[in-house]
Amino acid sequence: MPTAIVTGVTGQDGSYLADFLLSKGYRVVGMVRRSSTVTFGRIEHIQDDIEIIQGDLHDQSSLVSVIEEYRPDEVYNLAAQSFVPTSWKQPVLTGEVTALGVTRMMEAIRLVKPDTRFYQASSSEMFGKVREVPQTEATPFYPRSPYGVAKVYGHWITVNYRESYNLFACSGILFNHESPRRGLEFVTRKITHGVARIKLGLAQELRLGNLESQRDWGFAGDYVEAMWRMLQQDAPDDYVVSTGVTHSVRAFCEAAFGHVGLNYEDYVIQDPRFYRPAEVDLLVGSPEHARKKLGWQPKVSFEGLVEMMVDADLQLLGREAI
Ligand code: NAP
Ligand code: F7E
Repeated sequence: MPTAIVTGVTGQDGSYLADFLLSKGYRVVGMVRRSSTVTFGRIEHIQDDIEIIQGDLHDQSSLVSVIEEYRPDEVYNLAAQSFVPTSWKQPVLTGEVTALGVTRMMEAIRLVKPDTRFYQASSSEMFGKVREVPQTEATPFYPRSPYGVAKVYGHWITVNYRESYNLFACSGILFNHESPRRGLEFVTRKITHGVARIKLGLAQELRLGNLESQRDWGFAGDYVEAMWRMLQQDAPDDYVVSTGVTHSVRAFCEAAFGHVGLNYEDYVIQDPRFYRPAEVDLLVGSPEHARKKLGWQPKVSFEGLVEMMVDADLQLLGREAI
């Protein structure tokens, strides 16, 4: 039974990846940071099937201890300060966790068990002010937020440790992926939760920022499989993971409100409070390399994703109302 350590197991992707690895017969060890309240909402259903260990990407010795104790075959580094607007409010923390945290984890692997296979959660935010359309593994980076800058560091340190120490280290450049487990502050979930609240009579309006930005949105459950496939190859490499299709925030609103028979124009208010100091206007990735080398392709369409998320929020809020 192979052992996998997942950092960020309490997050959206960590929870789907843990589900996936359990289905493959892995021993799954989830690394969580200490907090005064329990943050296990997304992994409640598998809490008895995985092992939880405390560790923090700020703390080098905690990472060394985790690798020493579990001697993993694979490490998936999903933990990060992942919300782009917060990265302008907390740029130093974002750099510490999202950038230097990668080095700390790779150092722990290099020192303790260098044959561990390593996955780094890189991001399409690295492309920022895009240099070409669609974006590929060869597209130059031009990040537009402290978060994007931190992810560029995480990407290059992964490549550097692979080339310097011959580690099996892969960087997955994942485009936006969403699900009913997405955090409420991200725009897709904010919209689907808002739609459900309005439909159930719990709210009258939804305040959003820039409706024109375009994203290549996929389903998180599909994307975690690509992470795993990267670590099953003969040699490490970097991969763009995306659908190849882009939609605006406005189009997401139209689809989500439309799914419950409402017109988004009657409810959505544009509020400058949610504008960003620098925006990423357009993202669309080419998943060709992942398709050819990993045999991976997304299963859930944009329309399927929107409907899945709206239906889940209707069910959640309906249940809460009982
Ligand atoms: P998420 O839901 O925000 O989860 C982030 C996870 O990181 C949480 O489990 C969080 O723990 C943990 N964490 C934060 N700071 C930590 C620290 N100092 N030490 C240890 N753990 C810490 O993010 P996600 O959407 O699942 O994304 C997973 C990864 O993929 C992130 O690295 C993100 O930047 C990257 N990514 C995401 C997307 C996307 O569209 N979702 C696209 C590209 C890349 P708590 O529960 O305690 O907060
Ligand atoms: O914003 C616009 C906003 O916060 C998407 C993270 O997982 O994906 C995510 O980063 C777009 C932006 O995601 C609101 O201006 C409009 O253009 O959902 P988001 P993100 O910034 O793309 C990447 C790949 C990651 O790696 C990150 O970790 O939507 N937008 N109105 C809004 N965004 C938010 N959050 N809230 C609004 O009200």
